[in-house]
Amino acid sequence: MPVQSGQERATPCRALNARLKAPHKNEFDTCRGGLNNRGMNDKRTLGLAVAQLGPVHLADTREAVVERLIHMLKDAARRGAEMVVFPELALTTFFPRYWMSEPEAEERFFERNMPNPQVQPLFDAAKRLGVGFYLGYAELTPEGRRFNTSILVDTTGAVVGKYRKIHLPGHSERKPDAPFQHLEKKFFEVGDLGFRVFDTQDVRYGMCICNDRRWPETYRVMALQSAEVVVLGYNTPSQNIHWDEPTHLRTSTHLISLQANAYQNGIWVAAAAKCGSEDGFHMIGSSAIVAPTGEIVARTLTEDDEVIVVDADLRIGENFRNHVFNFAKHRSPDHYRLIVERTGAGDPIA
Ligand code: CDT
Repeated sequence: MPVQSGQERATPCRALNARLKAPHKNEFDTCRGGLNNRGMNDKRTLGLAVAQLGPVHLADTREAVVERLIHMLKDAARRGAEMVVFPELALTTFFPRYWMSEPEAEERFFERNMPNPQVQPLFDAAKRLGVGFYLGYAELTPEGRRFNTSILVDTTGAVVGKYRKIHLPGHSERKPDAPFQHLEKKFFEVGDLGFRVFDTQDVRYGMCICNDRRWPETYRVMALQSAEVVVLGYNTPSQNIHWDEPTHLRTSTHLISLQANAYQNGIWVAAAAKCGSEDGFHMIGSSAIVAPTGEIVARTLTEDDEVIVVDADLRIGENFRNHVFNFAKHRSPDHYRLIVERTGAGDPIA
């Protein structure tokens, strides 16, 4: 069922649910494959692609951007992709860097419907090619609420999942001395849909957006719902306006976040940048696909439009989820209570 609002969602696939809950260790799986000669489960592969976008300038039209996205979608499909991950706020420049009024931002950078006529060709192409995709955009709801949103679209071009960004970085007031602004707290509300998971293509996906990828809670909440693949887009300025952070750390903290959380949850993580210099404001690239081993399996080399594709074996995660990170067996939620009871750091517990 297509997701039109926060209240609706795809019906969970019962078969997938059962398979994700079942222990896989040394079991013969009658669904797909069985034990190979190393006593491990056979592969269950997903053609997983990240389509990194180079700069989108203020003067670029939605139509021109959508054309670039379709070009990459075709390239990814030709190379075996079944799911293609596009960036956060993919249809426009990263506008929270500019001071402007909310009505002006709404007029220039927000989408009132998804799909809308300018973006429809991307949905049509996905359906024609039989590929799903993740897309980030600025959402203006019929009630006038603004969110930094992503959607998951299936191989028929239907929206099967929606996520609204929860960890909004930056500030809401004007910073006159900063080289640029980071006004996500001015232009967006904190997302109200939670970290949900969505079943499509016989895979359980979780979604998040940019700054969310730095928070372990993001992934753990989705892994506790048996997510297998977390997809996300980002726009990360290479300069930190809050403190003098060495530029190389912007890339290394990005990658560390993806790698640590992929491993600790036994999941695949696919992250797509919008990057390069947008009207003189530079953002990091290094889009990556990370395996549940924590290893980077593919990474972009440029800061321009670039597609990376991986045959993601979803079974790799099972070994971690059944052993070192067997949540049911080893987690101790009683000892984690502060995580939900406290927001900021405080005094020692008694
Ligand atoms: N878009 C986004 O969330 N960017 C942030 C920048 C943090 S600095 C205010 C990120 O985490 O990459």
